[in-house]
Amino acid sequence: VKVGVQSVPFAKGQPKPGVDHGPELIKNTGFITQLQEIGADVKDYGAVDFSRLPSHVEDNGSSILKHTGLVASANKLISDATSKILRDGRICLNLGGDHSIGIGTIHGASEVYEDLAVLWVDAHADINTPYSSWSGNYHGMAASFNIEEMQPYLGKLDGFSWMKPKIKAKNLAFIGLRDVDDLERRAIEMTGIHAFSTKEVSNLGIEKVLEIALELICPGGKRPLHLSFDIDALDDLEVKSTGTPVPGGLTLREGLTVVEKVRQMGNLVSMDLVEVNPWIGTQEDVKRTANVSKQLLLNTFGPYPTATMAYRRSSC
Ligand code: DIR
Ligand code: MN
Ligand code: MN
Ligand code: MN
Repeated sequence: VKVGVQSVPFAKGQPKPGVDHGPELIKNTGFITQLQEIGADVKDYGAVDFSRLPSHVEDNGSSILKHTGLVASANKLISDATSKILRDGRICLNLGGDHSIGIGTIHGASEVYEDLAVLWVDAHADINTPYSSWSGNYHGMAASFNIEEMQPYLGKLDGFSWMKPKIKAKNLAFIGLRDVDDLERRAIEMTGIHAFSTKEVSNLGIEKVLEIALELICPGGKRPLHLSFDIDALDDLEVKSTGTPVPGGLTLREGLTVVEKVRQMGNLVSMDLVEVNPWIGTQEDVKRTANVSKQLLLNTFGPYPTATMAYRRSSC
């Protein structure tokens, strides 16, 4: 595989500081070198250049929406940077940052790859709109922006006029949901997005859920795939260093199965790993969260079948 890694140190899609240091923490695990050692062609593109963005923009006082202008202009830069890596013929790996960066990464990928399918792995559906959001945080709205069927509900927002939404609702699936707002539920029902909560995961098993979800959004593995992985999809016992942990989530093994299935399908073109926040939790928590992130990435771009190797060792 050929991979292009970019850091996307953006934190203004939610209120907690530190998530812009996620890329650093993940890169310091050494996952790039480890992938290179097993023969993967991984190029580090550094960080998306936010230096020309103002560090602070006063929000319109009459709105609860937080940092609309910054989120919009950051995502234009993210979209362009993502397209560039894809045009170099590499899978684009985006290290966040909060999930609002998904607005730009998915946009950039859909500019290069027509008919893009999106697998959104998250405890949250992130499908609020500027009207339905009670928090005003854009990381809770990120999925809406690129979905064609959601456009009538987004309204006209300053700064987002560069966007050309191209994702069809039927080509998007959620896995891992367990904290969804009422209006988000309605958006999912209305648009026909496929949604698999943790309940489906425990009823059917993660393998079956993936099989169904992937066949729905990219039948026969023929469509290019974007994987947007919010680390809070995993259980709060696995991952404590994240802004909005939710109990009852995926185990690490289930998370690894997600990325292994995606790797086996062979149509991954871009991926986000978001919401890793090294400023949350104890040193131990941060270490554990970093290691979990590393395991996920090694198994996405491996083959790095850690579990299989352990099994082989014990059987010989
Ligand atoms: C909530 C929480 N649905 C919101 N969303 C989170 O703010 O819209 N997304 N935490 O990651
Ligand atoms: Mn999210
Ligand atoms: Mn989440
Ligand atoms: Mn989040």
